[in-house]
Amino acid sequence: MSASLPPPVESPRARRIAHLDMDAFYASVELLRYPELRGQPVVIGGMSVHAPVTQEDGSRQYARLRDYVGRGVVTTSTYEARALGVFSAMGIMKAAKLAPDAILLPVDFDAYRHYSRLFKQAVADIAPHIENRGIDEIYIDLSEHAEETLALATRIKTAVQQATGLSCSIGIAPNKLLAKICSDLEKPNGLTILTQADIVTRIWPLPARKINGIGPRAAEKLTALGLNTIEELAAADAAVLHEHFGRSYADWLGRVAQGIDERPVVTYSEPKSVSRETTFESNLHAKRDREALSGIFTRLCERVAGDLQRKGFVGRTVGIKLRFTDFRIVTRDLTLPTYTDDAVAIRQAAGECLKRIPLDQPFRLLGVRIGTLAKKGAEPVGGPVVMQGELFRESADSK
Ligand code: TTP
Ligand code: MG
Ligand code: MG
Repeated sequence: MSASLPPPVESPRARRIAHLDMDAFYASVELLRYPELRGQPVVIGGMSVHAPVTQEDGSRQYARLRDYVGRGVVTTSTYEARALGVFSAMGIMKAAKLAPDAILLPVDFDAYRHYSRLFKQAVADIAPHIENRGIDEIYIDLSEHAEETLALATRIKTAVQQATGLSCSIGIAPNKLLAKICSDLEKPNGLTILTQADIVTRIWPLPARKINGIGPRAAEKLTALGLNTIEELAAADAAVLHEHFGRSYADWLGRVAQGIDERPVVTYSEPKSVSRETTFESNLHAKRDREALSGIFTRLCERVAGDLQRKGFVGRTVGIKLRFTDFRIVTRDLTLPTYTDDAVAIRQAAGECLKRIPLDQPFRLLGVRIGTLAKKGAEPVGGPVVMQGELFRESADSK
């Protein structure tokens, strides 16, 4: 089957959109501190017990997949491990069958967040029209830049490398949909520039699931209909798509198969945290005013959750602040295993924080805060498997 419609010209004024994605991001950050592992199959996904042990002679002893017992999943892997069939989301014990000698390292989100900020800042110094899409990827609107595409993209890649020591892959195309597909075409360390005229040769032969928004279930349904490639999708009978996917998704499928996507690059300045606090009319005492305090506390958490939901964010670090009558301020925080915008989860975590403050004196102010924010739906996924009874990983008290 071959599609007959030529790809249309998208808009009167062609845009130039880049999608930048870091290569094997978590693994590459780990290799910065363990450079002797370069070139080896390495899997990220262990717990702290899998951290390397430094020997007396200064060398390090690493955990190997073959010794792993547990239900954890691979968060990411180096390209050397991928060559052995080990990919994100695979069970580590399954991965151990494919690559028993591969090295296992624990996840360290703080380090990845640090490098995430560094690479985004390096790009922003050159091209500030950025949309954050998660810990290791961004869209950049380059339409307003005069510089020629290849030179500009090369300059961005070099800046990221210099700021972080890490490589990335960039795809540049007339829209976000194509740029996202494109950044993956020549990974790692790729630089792919695609014009409207390249859609037929470079995009249409790809499997339909390469389109961001065609998930595994939709891809399976398309396969069952005999629609495997994007070209086949472009040539598909619109009525058949309507019947199987509903009108709006079917219309979207038709458009994306043609490489059409008008979504703008949305720049927003990310809030670092969301917080609410309350000063009491009279001093409250934890024991005497237990019930009133509990109600106030719950309402604060509900308002924080409401703020998050309205802004479309989720957060992981929940903190509380108390000001005692002598104006002493005490804070406690802890980091949840997963991102949340749920009032009950925030209330529970804030309650744990409160337990860690000696409450023998009356206080005047109570505040609840949530930090480590991510755009809902673009939060880093995976992460360590959290065992029951290990609900909270405590983080250092904040100031
Ligand atoms: P990706 O960009 O999907 O993958 P990657 O950067 O490891 O490799 P690639 O070169 O193919 O881009 O994801 C970025 C990080 O997000 C990744 O390093 C680890 C984390 N992640 C998870 O925690 N769970 C997952 O299922 C995936 C896919 C990624
Ligand atoms: Mg990546
Ligand atoms: Mg990514």
